[in-house]
Amino acid sequence: MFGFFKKSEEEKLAEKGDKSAILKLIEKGKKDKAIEILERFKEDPELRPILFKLYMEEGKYYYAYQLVEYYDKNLATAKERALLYEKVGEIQKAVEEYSKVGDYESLYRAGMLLKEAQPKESLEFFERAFKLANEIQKKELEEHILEIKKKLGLVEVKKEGFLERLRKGLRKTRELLEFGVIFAGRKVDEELLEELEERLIRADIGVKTAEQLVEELRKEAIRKNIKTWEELLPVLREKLLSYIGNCKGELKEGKVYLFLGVNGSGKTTTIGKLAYRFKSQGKRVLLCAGDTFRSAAIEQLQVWAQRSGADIVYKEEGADPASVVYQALEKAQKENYDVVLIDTAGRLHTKEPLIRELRKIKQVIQKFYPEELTETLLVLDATIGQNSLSQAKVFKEAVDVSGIVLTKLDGSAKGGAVVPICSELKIPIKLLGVGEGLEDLQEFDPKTFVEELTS
Ligand SMILES: Nc1nc2c(ncn2[C@@H]2O[C@H](COP(=O)(O)OP(=O)(O)OP(=O)(O)O)[C@@H](O)[C@H]2O)c(=O)[nH]1
Ligand SMILES: [Mg+2]
Repeated sequence: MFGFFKKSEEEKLAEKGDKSAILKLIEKGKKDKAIEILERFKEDPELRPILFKLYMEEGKYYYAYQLVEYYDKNLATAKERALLYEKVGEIQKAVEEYSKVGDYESLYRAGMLLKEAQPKESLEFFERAFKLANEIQKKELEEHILEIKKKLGLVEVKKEGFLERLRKGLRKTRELLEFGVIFAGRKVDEELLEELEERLIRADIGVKTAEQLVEELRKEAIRKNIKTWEELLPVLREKLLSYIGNCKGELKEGKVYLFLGVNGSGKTTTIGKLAYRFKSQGKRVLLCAGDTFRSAAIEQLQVWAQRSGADIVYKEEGADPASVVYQALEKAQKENYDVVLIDTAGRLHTKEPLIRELRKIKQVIQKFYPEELTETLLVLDATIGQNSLSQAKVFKEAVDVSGIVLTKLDGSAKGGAVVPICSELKIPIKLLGVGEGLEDLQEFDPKTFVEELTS
């Protein structure tokens, strides 16, 4: 009871504009009440700063802004003023204030505010900020600066060639093999051969294959009297090529491409890239969201449709995938699409339903195009290396797979897995995924692949 009276006494005092009573209210967390009272004492230069501070703390920037604009500029520091201008959308004023403050953070903010609408001015701010930035900040700034320079045409946007992209994609595996560094200049002896074998195994070429390969090299070295690594390397390349040379596969040109693979292997991304490639060739491309298992999967395909400029057929989550395929093919026939790319769900843990689902889809396709299912592509994730072999076997059992797409080579040091995938599955490798961009899709050329891997 007593406490209750005491409280309201305090509030009464606060209501009258008593500064220390108001501060006590705030201390007790009754900020809304304090604001209500202080609003009535805005004219009081002693109380006004308290109100300002409260507004800032509570994120009520518009009210704080009004205090600064209509009562007293000096309520806020220059940095706070800049923030307020930014929050109420007075971008030019915000930029002016940030510029005056001139510390890293302020210059960065100014650069960000101008980035879209006034790239030139934005660049100036980023360059000023760069001088004050630490190493981490510099990295971030460099990205913004490059982006703007590209936009302004100040740097040439170099289109990466086929080989450069493959090189980049295989970087991790190449670094693991380290042929250039570790082996250069060394003589061929047991130690080198063992090290080579170990590295090949780590690059996921497979224990059996690595042993066999090194054994062949050992014999060859004796037979041809090979003494140095530099002499041995071409032999190694030749051997590697003999393992994967017959897996060269070119993507067939045609109408319907069906994509299979477990969750996350890269089906949807590959479809997006391929759609982009076909669009660039002037084809009319239709995507089919045959993965109806998750709504996110449908949305993801929609995004790729947008990015690549392709059209899409989809139904709601949980719809029968074969019926979506039916609808897509009907549309493709009626409206004369050149290419249809069909996404599917890859739930391997439900093996039987998966097999049934895929077979049903194939039947639908055959109804429309009895002669021509252009490609059934199995998408495998290179980062799991040889594990993809067992996955592949399940899909192979379900339907005829005409080609393999090996994705995420760029994120993996397991590029060596190409060898067992090729030699055990005996399915041509048709495409390689070497990144997440629209153009990060390549043909598989065994010779170039071996050269890039071992250079
Ligand atoms: N670095 C890299 N990432 C890739 C590549 N291909 C796909 N990814 C990424 O791998 C992840 C999975 O790719 P998705 O295309 O969604 O795989 P999905 O097979 O459709 O997966 P579900 O729809 O879950 O069955 C995404 O984060 C992609 O960005 C590639 O070539 N390189
Ligand atoms: Mg997907």
